[in-house]
Amino acid sequence: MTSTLKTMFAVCTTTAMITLSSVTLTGTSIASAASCPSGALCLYAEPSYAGDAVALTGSVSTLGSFGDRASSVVNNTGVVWCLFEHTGYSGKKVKIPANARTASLGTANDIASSAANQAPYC
Ligand SMILES: [Ca+2]
Repeated sequence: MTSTLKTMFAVCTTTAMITLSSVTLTGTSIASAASCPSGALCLYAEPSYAGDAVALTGSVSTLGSFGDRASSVVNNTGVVWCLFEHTGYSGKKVKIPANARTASLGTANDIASSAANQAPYC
């Protein structure tokens, strides 16, 4: 079960690999919205795709140390993603349409703690 839950994602300010309970962070650089990898959902700590960032390629039940930090987002995937206020895909939900981006999460600023791209959560 642990291996199936393990999802690769990247953090721009970290060069060493950091392993959380169900998430692996790697050292891929993400400098701007344009550099969000194809096939990834990128979360940025500041509006307008600035600051620390993570790139998700699958659902994560916790954003770990990036929780409550996302202020802008790029969806470079062909599916809808949902951001959740709490870990475990619960609380307030914000939908990010396929191949869309938002420079400011507005009322959802700094609240995202988990993310999903599949049923039954999103
Ligand atoms: Ca933020």
